[in-house]
Amino acid sequence: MADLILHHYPTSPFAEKIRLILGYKNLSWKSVIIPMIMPKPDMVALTGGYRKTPVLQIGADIYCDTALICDVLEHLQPTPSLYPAPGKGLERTLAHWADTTLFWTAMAFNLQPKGVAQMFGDLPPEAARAFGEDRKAMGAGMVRLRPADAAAAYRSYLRRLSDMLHGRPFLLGDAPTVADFAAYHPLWFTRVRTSVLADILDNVPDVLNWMDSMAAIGHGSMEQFNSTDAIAIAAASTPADLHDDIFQDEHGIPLGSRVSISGESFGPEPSEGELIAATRMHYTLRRTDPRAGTVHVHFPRIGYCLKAAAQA
Ligand SMILES: N[C@@H](CCC(=O)N[C@@H](CS)C(=O)NCC(=O)O)C(=O)O
Repeated sequence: MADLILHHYPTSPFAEKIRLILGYKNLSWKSVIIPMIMPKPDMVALTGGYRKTPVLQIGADIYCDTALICDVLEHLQPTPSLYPAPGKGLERTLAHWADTTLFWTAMAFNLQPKGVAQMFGDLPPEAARAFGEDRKAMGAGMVRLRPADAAAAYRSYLRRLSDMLHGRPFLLGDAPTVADFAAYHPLWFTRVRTSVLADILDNVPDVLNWMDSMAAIGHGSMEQFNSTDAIAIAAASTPADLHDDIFQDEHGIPLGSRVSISGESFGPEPSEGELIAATRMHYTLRRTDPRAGTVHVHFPRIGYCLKAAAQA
């Protein structure tokens, strides 16, 4: 198997979701640390524009978004499964709720002034300002909950998770599923990154015990790597054959068209290229970069907007 290269940074909650899944599947991987805010020239050399964290690289194949990365890791290492039967639909749907509603509620709570002060306490004030401006631009048009509203909703969501853990070790049964990894990472941020606010978890001891079990999974076997070598690997590799040639046309955009793909809400930065696959769940773009050569950049359909490049 070609090396798994994860482009991420230590404090990213979505990256923590994938690091734990790499651990759960007992995989070895290479770690490339990327900047927390733009510019990210090395990462964009691979993705063509997409800048969210994390991104998984396998040779000249670049996988954007953790929902897609989960599918790729499941394909490469089917056991233990992230989607055990029965209940795949429930697992994915709960994971999607956690990656969206729970995540944004938890982050609105975590990023209240007290949390931000802890995150940037040792750094010059410009660091917090630059982070705030970067994230504001990424979330243009999104409704941000105020801390008090977020706190109330977060408490309710934590009670619901606690209720699900009554009499069972993981959210949907005896083993973790994709839903556990998705629900864990925003809470991990509260507990680890903004620990001044972590007393919100004290009312839900079952959730804390479950978090301990999730943390104990670990991150698998990780080796430090760097972005220059990762780009060189992409340039020296040929993208994998597309194994799923189903073309599901929802947009009237034929394969071979120049298109752009961008996040539907957070992170609007588009990636452009030639549309070479549009399966039931994924898109693939082919693009050629001066440094990374010809790469295939893959996106999930859910959460992303496809447009003909001329309309973009
Ligand atoms: N739906 C995306 C969300 C990823 C996401 O929002 N990641 C955050 C960090 S946890 C991010 O990209 N923040 C801005 C950045 O890192 O540049 C996924 O599942 O990968």
